[in-house]
Amino acid sequence: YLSAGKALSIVGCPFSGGQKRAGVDSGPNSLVDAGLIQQLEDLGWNVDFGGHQQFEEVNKLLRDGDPDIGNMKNPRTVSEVTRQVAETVSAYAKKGRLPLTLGGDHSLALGTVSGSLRAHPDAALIWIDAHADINTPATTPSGNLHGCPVSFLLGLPGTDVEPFKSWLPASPLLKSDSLVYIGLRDIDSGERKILRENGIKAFSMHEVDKYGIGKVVELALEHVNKGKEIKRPIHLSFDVDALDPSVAPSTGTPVRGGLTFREGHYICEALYETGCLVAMDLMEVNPSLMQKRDAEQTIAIGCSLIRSALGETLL
Ligand code: 6HN
Ligand code: MN
Ligand code: MN
Ligand code: MN
Repeated sequence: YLSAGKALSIVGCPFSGGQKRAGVDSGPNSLVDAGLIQQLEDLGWNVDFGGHQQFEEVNKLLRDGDPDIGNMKNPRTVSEVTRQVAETVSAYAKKGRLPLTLGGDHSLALGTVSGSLRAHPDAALIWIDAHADINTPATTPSGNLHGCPVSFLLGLPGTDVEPFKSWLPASPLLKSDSLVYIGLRDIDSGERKILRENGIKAFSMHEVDKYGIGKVVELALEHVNKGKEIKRPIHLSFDVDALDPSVAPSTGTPVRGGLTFREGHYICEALYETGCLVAMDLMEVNPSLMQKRDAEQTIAIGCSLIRSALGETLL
């Protein structure tokens, strides 16, 4: 899938408008400052990084005020940022480069996954998270759009609303059987209903405990490949809050009982091993939360998850 061999482009997205806690917009810069680019070059990747996305017009919109639409908070801002991110990601993917998006909050994945699917229409989505992020504008209990990107990607009822409607495709690019979750443990009641009614495959922490992470990843890959040879392109969207808060403390919506350090890295290694990874997101690192040491630990783990997905650990 990656014509240029090991070539990747970093899409740094200093954006926090999909949720309420300040600081997640400094995630991308912290990851880059920690030496991520050199680390990836040391793994043999040709890394392209021309600075973080600017979102100037958009941040102006946010300062001027972006009134709620229904339950949705900052709807115009999130819509415009994700629209731009989709353009950027699809352009890199079409050139055969792997877009590595650094968040920023997880609403950004509406853009990254849209961008991947334009370039790789048959791509499957593997979503690693404590949360399902599948609320609709009608079900969201918080109004925070970082809890909603998956419903928009699937075009679920209630997502056909402005401002998103003006740029999202009329027929959704993602099908519900092309998505699989790992790590879930905090699902809203509306989300539970959506997951059930759409038959969406989800491996919660209960399944991780029951089967072990090795089996869970195997079953996840089998599911999106319909039991056949593992060959569909994969977009990996990794929310750092999938990890246990003792492992990755500096994140906006931590939930106890998460993935261990090794379980998180195992997922990344196993996806690298498929040779099918076409895009990765690393989201929700918020260095302003908890102590300095916690932030450093979370940033370091963000970098090491990325390295694992890009080939560090396998011999
Ligand atoms: N994330 N389900 C909650 C909500 O507000 O919709 C939490 C969402 C968290 C989103 O962590 O990316
Ligand atoms: Mn989450
Ligand atoms: Mn299925
Ligand atoms: Mn998330």
